[in-house]
Formats: sequence, C-alpha cells, structure tokens
Amino acid sequence: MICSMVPAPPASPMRSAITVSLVSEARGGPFVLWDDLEAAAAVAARHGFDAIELFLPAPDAVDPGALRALLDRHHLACAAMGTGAGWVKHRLRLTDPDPTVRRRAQDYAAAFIDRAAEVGAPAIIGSMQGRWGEGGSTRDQALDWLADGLRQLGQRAAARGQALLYEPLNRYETNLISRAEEAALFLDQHQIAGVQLLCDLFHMNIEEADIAAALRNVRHRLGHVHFADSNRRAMGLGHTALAPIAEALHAIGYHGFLSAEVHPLPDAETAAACTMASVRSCLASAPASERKAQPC
Ligand code: LER
Ligand code: MN
Repeated sequence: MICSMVPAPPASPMRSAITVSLVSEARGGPFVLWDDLEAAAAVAARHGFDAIELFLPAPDAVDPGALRALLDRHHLACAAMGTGAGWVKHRLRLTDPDPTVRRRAQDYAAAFIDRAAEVGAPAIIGSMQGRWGEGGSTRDQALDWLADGLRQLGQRAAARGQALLYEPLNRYETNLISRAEEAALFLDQHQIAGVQLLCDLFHMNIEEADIAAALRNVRHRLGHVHFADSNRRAMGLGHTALAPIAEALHAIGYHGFLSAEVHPLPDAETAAACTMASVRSCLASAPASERKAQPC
C-alpha cells in the first residue's frame, strides 16, 4: 500500500506533528527531520502535517519572529519544544545532587518555556528530569527535587498561557518514574499545577501492561503524545496495535498532538508518509476496531 494514498479523515481535534532536530549531539536519536529548519518545514507541510516539534540546541537558537514567519508560510504550528539540549549538551538535570546545577537546569528549562510560549507551544521536560542514585542522592530526595522543579516551571508556563509537558521515560533512560499512571499520581499527590503528561508510545510499549488502559487512566493529565511504534520507527512499521490506542484517545476526548518522535527509517520521507497514514487511520478509526495500522 502507498501511504500517501490514504484519504484525509474528517476533522478531528487531534492533530499531527513531526519532529525536527537541530542538535548535532543528538545525532542518531529519534527525530525524523534534521539540521535544516526551512527544509524540514517544507517537508512537514508537503506531507500534510499540522505542526513541527522542535529539538533545538539552545533556547535562543532560532529567532522567534523568523520561526513564526516560517511556520505561517507553511501553515504549520509549533507543537512543542524539547529541552533535552540541557542534558545532551550541558549535563543539566532537575534532580542533580548539586544545588547549583539544579538551579542552572531550572533557568535553562525556563528559557525554553519562554521561547516556546512565544510561538504558542509548550516545552517538554524529558531527559532533563535526570535520575536518582548518582552523587549519592536517594530516590525520595530526587523525587522531591523533581516535584519542586516541575512546580516552579509549571507556574512559569501557566503564566505564559502554556502547559509544561512532563514525559515519563523508559527504565533505561530514567530510574525515577517510567509509567504514565505513576507519573499522574506523582503530579496529583504533589498538587503540581500547570503540568501535563507527555505519553510516548515507545516508552509505554516497554513499561505499560496495557497502553490503551494507561492512556485512559491519565486522561485528566494527558497533554501530548509521541506517536511511535514499538521499535521507535514510524507508527505502522513495528508491532504496536494502533486500534485500541486510537479507541482510547477518542474515548477520552484527547485533543492534543500525535507527534512522530521516531527514527528516520528506512528514510525520513517514508517515516513521514507512514506516520501520516497512521495518524489518518487513527483519526478515522471506528472505536471498536481491532485493526493494526496499515504498513507502508
Ligand atoms: C527520549 O527518549 C524521549 O522520548 C524524548 O522525548 C525526551 O525528551
Ligand atoms: Mn519522547
């Protein structure tokens, strides 16, 4: 089947996005489009995406006016901005045992929140959440620092009309919180306002017993979805069953982005086309359907 032949579905509150990385240190990471923002926007628009999700090397790496103009030219939104450069370039984490490093991590993430808000987007706390145990920190200490950091950053985002997105990561990337329901409970118990969950279907494939049930159970906090198949290729190129996930997203009235944070395999064009085909099948799906996403 040729992915581009899948017809556009009826209007849905869920929207499509594709990732763009300008961070050379993240080379080999799960981003579809690389290095050239102008070219990436053109590719995203050509495939019919609603938005791009940006992974920038610094909060001020792109001029917000120029970025807005580029987005407008291609009728795209900015779905979100990742803060991961704080970790991959500067080794900054919200749970570092050194209070000076925690402060710098807060300031760095805050600058991303401000820049993202200027283009109407939320920032993401993913790898900047860190881990416990390094430098002698306990899990409880690290979770307290994470709660403090998310609370302050969530307030900052809310003051700018945005949510902050907090992303549970799989066990190989963090030892803090890896499951969506545990993450929602953590935010609820600490009464952390202004923070929504980013559920990455790749991490969930590793950590959750039932991805669709987990999505239903965090409906009150769900703000963004990284739309990836089991092998972190485009949805449709692995073995994740899309139908129950689509059914859950419809059932909870999810109205955020389905954003392709996947490897550009076998190449970026195919990853983009397969993602769009799967997004369309998700948007058009009958709730009870048990269909797998159409492979390309
Ligand atoms: C990393 O695995 C990931 O999923 C990113 O979205 C974290 O920022
Ligand atoms: Mn992710």
